[in-house]
Amino acid sequence: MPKPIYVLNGPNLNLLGQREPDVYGHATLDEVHERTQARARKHGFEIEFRQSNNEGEIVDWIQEARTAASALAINAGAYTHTSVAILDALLATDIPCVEVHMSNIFQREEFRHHSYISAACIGVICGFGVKSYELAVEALAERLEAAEG
Ligand code: CA2
Repeated sequence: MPKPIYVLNGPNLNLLGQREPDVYGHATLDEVHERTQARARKHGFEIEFRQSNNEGEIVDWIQEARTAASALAINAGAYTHTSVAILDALLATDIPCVEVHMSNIFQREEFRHHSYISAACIGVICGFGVKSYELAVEALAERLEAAEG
């Protein structure tokens, strides 16, 4: 059994489906978890899915993922645009990481156009709603399969 793919979520994403449906859609974070898990299982991977409003806890989970995960997808929420600590944690991992956003951050306010964490990721997926997560997991699974040969 391969190690799981970690899917980490940052601040306020626990409110998904309850507020701002015009921006983030109607799905709850539990539904995002289910859809991501279903997509991963098609490739033989399990998902470890977590959300935190605390930057330090997210850093701890990224450090944990260095040895416990095959790969990592992260929607760091607003920390995307502020956190050198999350960038440094991601740079310290050797596993492939994909940055995820549900909204198209480039169609939104200027301050969302810059991401600190993209530099530590193999790619960025944004603008596809919940499907952004599924696409990220798909890309990671295919990368891992290719590495296995
Ligand atoms: O588009 C994304 O996925 C974001 O990462 C979401 C973050 C935002 O700060 C980023 O710029 C883009 C915000 C997450 C807050 O999620 C909420 C969900 C429902 C209601 C309120 C907030």
